[in-house]
Amino acid sequence: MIHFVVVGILTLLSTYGLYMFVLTNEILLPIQASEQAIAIDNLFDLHWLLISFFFSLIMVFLVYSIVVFRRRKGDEGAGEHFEGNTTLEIIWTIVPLIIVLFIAFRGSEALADVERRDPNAYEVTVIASQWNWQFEYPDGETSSDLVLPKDTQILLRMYSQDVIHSFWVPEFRVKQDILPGGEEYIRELRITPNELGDFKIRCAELCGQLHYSMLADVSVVTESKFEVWLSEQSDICELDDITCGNKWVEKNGCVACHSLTGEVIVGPSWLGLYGSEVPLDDGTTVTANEEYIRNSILQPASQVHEGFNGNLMPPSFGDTLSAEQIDQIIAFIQSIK
Ligand code: HEC
Ligand SMILES: [Cu+2]
Repeated sequence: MIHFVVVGILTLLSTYGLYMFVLTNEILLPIQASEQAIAIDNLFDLHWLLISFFFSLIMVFLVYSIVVFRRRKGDEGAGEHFEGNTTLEIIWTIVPLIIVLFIAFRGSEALADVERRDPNAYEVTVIASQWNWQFEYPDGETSSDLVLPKDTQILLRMYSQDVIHSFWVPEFRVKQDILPGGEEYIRELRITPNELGDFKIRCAELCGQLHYSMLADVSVVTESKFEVWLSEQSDICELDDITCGNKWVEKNGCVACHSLTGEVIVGPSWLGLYGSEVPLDDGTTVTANEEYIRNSILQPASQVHEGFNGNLMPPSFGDTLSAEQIDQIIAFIQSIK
């Protein structure tokens, strides 16, 4: 009996130590930056407690038995023979059953919390593509960074242009796969950011060569800053051609594949491209003038830079970019010397 008392006390002490100082949300999770995270972190907390207890229970029994009931010098006898223990079997069937049912109950409560709809939620469309994020706001503003007002429920409506991607901001906790297939396959995710700050969106579904770099910035800002930012994002650009061109290449994710520094990412670098002689994969060369660049954007597979894969550049920019935007992009590329 005294053994059980000692083991019981040691188990409680070990549980307390683990739960208070090792397995805590503060140590193991990034900061909590959304209202949806609260329900999820409470579940984590329950799990840390259970893990601390069961880990302690098993380890304390194990170590205690090894130490206290070890074979002493000169003890050559056989161990005692057991034929099972029905009471123990019943206990360790019923107790886990209750725990699992309890977790299922708490889990469905948390799910309901996380999916709670606010009829006034602010809608943002998320378009994922290899290896780029694009965000569209209600009045048609588009951006490659996600900027959100604090304390407003955001309804993300998400689709993919190619393969399956997954939207994940660890600080918001919630995560959602994004599917190709158009309107019918739009996935929704609700987030109510409640901390100001800058975080990263990462794609959490292996989606090809540059999956690891499919990141985008997300900033949670005050309502008034948000309004100012939004007004700057419209598709109207009244600056000079080069600056606007720069804006379009950032926005359309060209820079995920084209560097401005000479480094080769997936496509050729734009450094010194304009006016250079480009070797094509059919053995000819062409001067990189306006016409060549425009053709490379509209029909990337028709003149393929030698050594590169002509199918990797998305063929759809002709649909999404206006003629004026393409002219501005050409002016921008021209300026990278
Ligand atoms: C997913 C990667 C990818 C993205 C995104 C991408 N490109 Fe490309 N691009 C390529 C590849 C690969 C080539 C080389 C094959 C070819 O010539 O078609 C290329 C070639 C080009 C060329 C010809 C360059 C040369 O040296 O011959 C131009 C100009 C160009 N892209 C412009 C753009 C613009 C503008 C955008 C954004 C609106 C863009 N690309 C987005 C991959 C990409
Ligand atoms: Cu992805």
